[in-house]
Amino acid sequence: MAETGLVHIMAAHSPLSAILAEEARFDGLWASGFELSALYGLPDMSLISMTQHLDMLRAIAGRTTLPIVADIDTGYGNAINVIHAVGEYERAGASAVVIEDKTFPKVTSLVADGRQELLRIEEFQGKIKAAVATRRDPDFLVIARTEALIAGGGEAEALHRAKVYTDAGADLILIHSKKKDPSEIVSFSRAWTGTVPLVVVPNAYPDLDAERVKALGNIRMMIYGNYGIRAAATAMKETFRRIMADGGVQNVHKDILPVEEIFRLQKMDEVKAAEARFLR
Ligand code: SPV
Ligand code: MG
Repeated sequence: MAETGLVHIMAAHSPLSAILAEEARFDGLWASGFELSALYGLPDMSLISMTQHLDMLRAIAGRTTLPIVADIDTGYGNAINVIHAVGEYERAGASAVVIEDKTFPKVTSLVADGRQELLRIEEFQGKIKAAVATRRDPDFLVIARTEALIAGGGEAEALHRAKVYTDAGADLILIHSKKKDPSEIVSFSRAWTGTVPLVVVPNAYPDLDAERVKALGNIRMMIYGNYGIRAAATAMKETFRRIMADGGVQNVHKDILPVEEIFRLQKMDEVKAAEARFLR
């Protein structure tokens, strides 16, 4: 962020998706709760355990060099759970955590008529303080995410919460909105006089591109929060449909990556070199 001003963070639900994001030159990865839940065929409602999420994050960290922003939802409980989670995520290789100010179990943010319950401000303040006190590396970022707009609390509530979370030590504020246009985000960004920069997740409002974000001046991170799983599902859906419609793979095989490309992503060349060297 210090070097480029605005960083582009792509959601990853697997090591393979992370490798593809790295090749596409994203600055970092988002260990998305939504994407991992969808990968398991589950809604994003605190059903995936911390162990499942951590296991995938470790697998991702083992296959890429990009920094990972971990989506730890509500922090798996209260401030005590946050202490445990931050220790685990930092050890697992995350460079940042995002903690959101909803009650556990949370309801996914973008669903229509979702039950969105905000946590008491004092309680969330304690969770942010606990995260900051727990991190070992001072460069490990604690990002406080307010769901005040998602919950219908309005801009004043969102600004107030963001200020309190900054005072508690948050390094950045993630402001989320499920409005189909970026007006809430633009308005919040203009009204924000806090000392820390902002993070946005343009899932619901795709029109807010990097150029417009840069013009706002105080947003330093864009997270592309569900694009990996949606792109993968789009490709699989269409390919599977065609195979059944065609009665075989005779047509579709030309339109998907050849297996040699998967070998490349798997680094088969390294295995070949190791075979030549060590298998006697
Ligand atoms: C995620 O990707 O898990 C997010 C972003 O938290 S959203 O699903 O839009 O809330
Ligand atoms: Mg999430």
